[in-house]
Amino acid sequence: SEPLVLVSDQGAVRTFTLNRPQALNSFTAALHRELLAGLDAAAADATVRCVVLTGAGRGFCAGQDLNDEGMGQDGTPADVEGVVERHYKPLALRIRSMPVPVIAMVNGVAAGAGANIALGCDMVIAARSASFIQAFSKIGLVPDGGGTWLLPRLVGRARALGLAMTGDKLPAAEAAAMGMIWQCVDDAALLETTMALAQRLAGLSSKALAATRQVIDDAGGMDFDAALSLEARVQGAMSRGHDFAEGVAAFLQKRPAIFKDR
Ligand code: T3D
Repeated sequence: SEPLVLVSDQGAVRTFTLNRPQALNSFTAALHRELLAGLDAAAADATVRCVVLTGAGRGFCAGQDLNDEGMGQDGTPADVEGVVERHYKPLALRIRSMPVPVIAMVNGVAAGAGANIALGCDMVIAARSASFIQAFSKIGLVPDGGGTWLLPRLVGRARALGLAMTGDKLPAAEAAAMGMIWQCVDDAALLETTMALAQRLAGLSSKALAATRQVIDDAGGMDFDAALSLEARVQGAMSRGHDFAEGVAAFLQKRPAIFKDR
């Protein structure tokens, strides 16, 4: 049978394509397992220096498959808490702890946890025809997949609550305008724009990029003084690696740097 996640490499960029287009790539337990295993393998593979997450067909991901196990539709009691703990939490944490940058290439609608998994990636590029929907309120739930933490940080409390309470469809261009995502591009340019960015990031110091994500997230929960100390500590660690010496040498010699720390 068709894999639920397609995996392909272009140089040091590994692309994961959610592959349940008939259900807008909504998450089943089996899809979660395949995706998590794939991300684990990418994290352990030193040849991978950037990850791209996208969807097959016209959608990016419609969130939880509301027909799958744990949803209570098959006569068994719903275990929504278990599904979130067992699947969405590990996935969101896995993305957040990848040793390389993760780009969401949002090709179409991203709804519910599908929207928030995209927003938890390091950079989000969406096609103009794509949209983001905090669908939870429509089925009597609260945002998950990291949305409660991410949304107010990305767009502020007022917009986070507005989006989460209404569940209104937010077009990609508006998401970009309010700073929720990195970029909205014409549909025809989505793949090329994303791959060019991915190759650029793959050529930088993976270690420094992963540490950049970490310090930016960690500093958000600290006072200014503590954040400055964190910067000093992590800067120290970075400066002892190969890539800092290479980066400075390459700059002074006016040549491209060849980074390898990961
Ligand atoms: O365990 C837990 O529940 C906790 C975790 C929660 C996390 C969550 O993500 S909760 C939110 C779950 N997602 C949703 O509520 C979104 C449901 N989907 C939609 O509202 C719409 O499909 C969209 C707005 C995303 C897209 O609308 P549209 O008109 O472009 O497409 P469509 O016709 O609604 O969907 C196409 C097919 O995909 C359709 O199947 P069919 O009729 O062609 O056989 C539809 O049923 C299926 N589909 C879409 N979303 C889901 C789904 N099937 C199962 N689960 C879905 N979430």
